[in-house]
Amino acid sequence: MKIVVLVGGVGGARFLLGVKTALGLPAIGAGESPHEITALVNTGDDVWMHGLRICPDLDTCMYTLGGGIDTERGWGHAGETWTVKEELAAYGAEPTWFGLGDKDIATHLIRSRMLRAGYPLSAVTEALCDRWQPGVRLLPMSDDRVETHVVIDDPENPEQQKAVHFQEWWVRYRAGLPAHSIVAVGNDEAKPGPGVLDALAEADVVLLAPSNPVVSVGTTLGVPGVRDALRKSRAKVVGVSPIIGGKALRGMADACLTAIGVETSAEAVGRHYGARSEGGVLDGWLVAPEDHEVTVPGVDVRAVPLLMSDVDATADMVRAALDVAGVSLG
Ligand code: FO1
Repeated sequence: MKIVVLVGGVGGARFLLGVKTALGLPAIGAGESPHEITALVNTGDDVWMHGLRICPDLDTCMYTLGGGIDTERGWGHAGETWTVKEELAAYGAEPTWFGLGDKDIATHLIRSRMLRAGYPLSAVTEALCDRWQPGVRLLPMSDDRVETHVVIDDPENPEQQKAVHFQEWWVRYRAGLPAHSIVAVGNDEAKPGPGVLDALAEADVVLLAPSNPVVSVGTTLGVPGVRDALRKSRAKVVGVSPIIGGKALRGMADACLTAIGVETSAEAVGRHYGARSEGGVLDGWLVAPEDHEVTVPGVDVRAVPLLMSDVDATADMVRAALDVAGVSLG
């Protein structure tokens, strides 16, 4: 079976562990399987810092699935040290608020060198995955530069507004400053990365991970051609709500949803993605038991436990999604 999953960072990577497990693959590393898992990964969080290109969602998926992630933080390397970060701070080299780990820097050095040599991000990702063996094909949503920026009140000058890179909003300001708007700069001009449209055309099922519906799944859907490919796909599309009982589990989905005028609820997000029959992308929508009254016209809503407390719980979610999609693992 060919399964395609639209993912962001931490939540998406954890969801992919469950997809691998549900398909009989080892959660960590590569394994033999008749099934093919392709992750379309958001690159709107990507950022140049200290001359290095950092791709948080691609790296979080690669490290998590390859067994190198720091499971506490959910990003960066296990057993990380911060010597270079401290040295940069000693020079007063901004940004000092972004945690660049010594081991992580090796990834960014290789990526930056390859990008400067003219390799596209998809080729860089493939090269890095040769080492990490995530057991899932990680495809950047696009090889073109897309960067999510957030318009906030300027902390130094509150009557002014200013746009900051998503990483500054999320890491420096902890998403604590209200986002007036969120713009994925370059999204409209971006082309789907190599393999993205083919994966969607050949998929037997497509899942939307419980990642941020605005800055992760939303950005990927915003790449021209992706949404249409989903809607034309013969595969059923089933999404997993990132909101449980009106709360965002992690990260800043609520702050992002508010910024685009969508209520923080499983129902509102399901309707935001929309039914395929009404111009949206969904055939199925998984919500948590406490949200069992949710309705999304034209979408098959199913209430199942959605806490990714461990890999087996996540695998159960994936099995439920495949069931809604009407595909059996054979
Ligand atoms: N998140 C933080 O909260 N603080 C950090 O200092 C930080 C550094 C960092 C470095 C590399 C990387 O790949 C991710 C990093 N993240 C950090 C996480 C990142 O900001 C978020 O995981 C994603 O952008 C949101 O999905």
